[in-house]
Amino acid sequence: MRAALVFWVLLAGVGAGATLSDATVRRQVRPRLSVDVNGYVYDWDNIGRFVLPGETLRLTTSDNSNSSGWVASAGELVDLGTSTCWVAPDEPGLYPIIVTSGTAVRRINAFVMIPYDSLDKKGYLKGVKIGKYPKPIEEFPNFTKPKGFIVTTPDNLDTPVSPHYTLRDFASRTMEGFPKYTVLREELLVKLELLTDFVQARGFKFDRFLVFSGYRPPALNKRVRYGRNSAHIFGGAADIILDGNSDGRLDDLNHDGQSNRKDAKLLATYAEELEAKYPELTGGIGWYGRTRSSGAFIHVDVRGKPSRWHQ
Ligand SMILES: [Ca+2]
Ligand SMILES: [Ca+2]
Repeated sequence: MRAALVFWVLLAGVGAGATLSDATVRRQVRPRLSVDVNGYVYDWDNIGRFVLPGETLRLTTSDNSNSSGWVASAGELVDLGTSTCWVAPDEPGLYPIIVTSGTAVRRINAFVMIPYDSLDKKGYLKGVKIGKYPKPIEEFPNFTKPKGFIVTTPDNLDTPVSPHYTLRDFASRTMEGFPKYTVLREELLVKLELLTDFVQARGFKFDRFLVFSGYRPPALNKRVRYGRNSAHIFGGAADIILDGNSDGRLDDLNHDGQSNRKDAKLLATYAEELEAKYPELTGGIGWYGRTRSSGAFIHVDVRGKPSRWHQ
């Protein structure tokens, strides 16, 4: 709740005519506190993590004064002195873990998933058709079968999984009814957040990318143009546009009066520059011009091997 309040205070400041960019204001006003989860260090207010029943998250913070306190809605918190371990409960669901240090608040939105093994041989998970996962694919060195599936309900769809993105951004739009089941990789969130900052730092005005396709279950992915094997089935890909003017189309990034493949290509160039800086996030980058069914957009993923294409 305190995190939400801090956020609203910042928005009010920007709305009142602050000249600094939103990102700069956040950096300056937000109290600094980074959180280390299993060796990944986050400087995020909201951190999405996807775990199996009984899995352990090892947690530390950058607060060396030992005044930080962890609170979890369920599961078990074990104080180990220099770190804290959280043991996930057995029941799938969303379990926030909150740490405070002085005025800083960080929230880990831990989703306990349904293990992959619950997917039956016909590709059904609790009566919902997901489809079958392929054997490991050489093209996707980072992707094996998913660890598990996030139970996605109307109640948790808007849960932040990173500072700018929510579970809704990645849940399948074509899977009908609830619960839906979602596969999402933490590395994709890291890449999207870094790309958001990277492109904002180049002067483009937007709050977040519009993610119009994230996870696609294999059964549904067959229907789209890239067939069975795609980084989307592993929860490691997003099709995105930069839509700062909120008209539902990629903005005219090169200022030539049109929204088309040239703008997508420019955005893809930024994604490539980011990969050069963070080779551990290497993956596919595709850019697409307008078609009858969709506007221009780019695809980014974290498959672990560079791949480039355009249409
Ligand atoms: Ca636009
Ligand atoms: Ca343009």
